[in-house]
Amino acid sequence: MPTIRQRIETIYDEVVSRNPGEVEFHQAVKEVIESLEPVVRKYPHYAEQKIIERICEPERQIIFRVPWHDDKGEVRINRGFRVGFNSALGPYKGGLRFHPSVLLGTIKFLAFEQTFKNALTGLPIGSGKGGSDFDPKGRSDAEMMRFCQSFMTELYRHIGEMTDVPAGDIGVGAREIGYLFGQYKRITNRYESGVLTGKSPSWGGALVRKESTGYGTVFFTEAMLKAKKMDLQGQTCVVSGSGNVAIYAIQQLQALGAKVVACSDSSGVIYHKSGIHLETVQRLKEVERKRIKEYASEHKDAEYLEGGNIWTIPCEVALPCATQNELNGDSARTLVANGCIAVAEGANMPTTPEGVQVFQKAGIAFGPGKAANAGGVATSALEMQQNASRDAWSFEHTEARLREIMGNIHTDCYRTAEEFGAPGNYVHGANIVSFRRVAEAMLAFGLI
Ligand code: NDP
Ligand code: 2IT
Repeated sequence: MPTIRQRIETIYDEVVSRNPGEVEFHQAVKEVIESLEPVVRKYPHYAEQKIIERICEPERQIIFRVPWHDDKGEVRINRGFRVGFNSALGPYKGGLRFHPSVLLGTIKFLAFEQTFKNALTGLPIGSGKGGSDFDPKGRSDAEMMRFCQSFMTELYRHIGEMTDVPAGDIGVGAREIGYLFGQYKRITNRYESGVLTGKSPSWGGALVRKESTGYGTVFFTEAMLKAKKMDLQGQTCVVSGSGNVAIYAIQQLQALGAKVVACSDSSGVIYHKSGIHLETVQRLKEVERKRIKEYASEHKDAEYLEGGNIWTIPCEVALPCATQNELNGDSARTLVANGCIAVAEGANMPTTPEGVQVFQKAGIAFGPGKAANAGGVATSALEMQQNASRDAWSFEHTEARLREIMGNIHTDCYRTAEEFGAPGNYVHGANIVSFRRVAEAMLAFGLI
């Protein structure tokens, strides 16, 4: 008889051989199933019913051609994806990413992570993810609209408020959700508000959805610090990225009395020792859609480090909010050496496995993305709730719900880590709580 560890290793080897080349998917699977040994030991029926094997196999994967005309009238072709990973807890739910690096394996890793993240929220949402290798950089509004219309012309038949509910992610914000919703409405002859989230609040979107991922990541950081009898007041923070998640993480950090000294984009880093001026970042990124480099020409005491590594900047709190594998083992060692006390992932899987190990060995509070950035999808579920009841909640009410949800996620992860013999290990805590929630629903449904 193989040991439980050997069985888990075999499952991983099969995932690798059946999904060749999908390295990010392999990485995400490995991190989750490495946490599950004590769970399977305690609850052998999960192994008998092959729940881990089933959870690692997406329910469905859709790949489609997206043809569109650019502003010069030239024909362009991109590839569209939508992966429905697990619908045990609710309709598939997760964002759409438009970025030239997107491959099927990227979408699968994100959808797999979403399974556990969405379960952690405690709300009735399954998991999915989609997107395209389309590059939005430098595209006009008209090109964005034509691309979104073409993308939805295929996607519409696979989604629905009870089936699959996409939202934003990298390269997809309220503007793109607007074009996608418009096309869905036109094709289906239905004003089905709950089919997409991240809508503008002027036509069915939830207040706080825009802010929710960044705010939630900071609420989670605050909870981790509180467990160590510390808080954010006066802490020096570094936030990578300067997109949706980064901007609202910075806003909430500043609201809670922390000092944010750096942010970035894929070209370089802004280091502003006296504190990042958030209004400038918001205008440059949200309104003018420019590069972060421009910040330094408006703030003469700020430095721009072209191609720089943001993690070399000394800080107590580090929030990676850009993209996967942006923080490696060496960067983690630098952060530890510089006195960092907490890291929370606003992005999905931004820390490499080696980086996570470095933080955990150093005893740093480390909040994995599936817990720390769950505020975005949780608020999407609150948007679905408002759409279903044709209601619109106030900012204060929605923000209070978000705070409560993030507090509950923290408590669940913290207590479960203790219960399974890994106190302070939020990675194990998050993986175990969420795995059990999905597993129990799958078992209840028979063989699915
Ligand atoms: P945005 O498109 O708004 O911003 C992305 C930011 O990350 C930009 O500053 C971008 O820089 C940078 N970035 C993207 N790709 C790379 C790369 N390959 N290398 C370096 N920098 C990069 O996206 P979001 O803020 O929405 O998403 C950021 C992260 O948060 C992603 O991991 C996403 O999956 C995750 N997330 C998002 C949620 C949401 O609600 N939006 C919810 C939960 C997680 P540049 O402009 O130069 O490309
Ligand atoms: O990674 C994520 O959780 C998101 N991009 C948000 C998903 C959603 O459905 O709001």
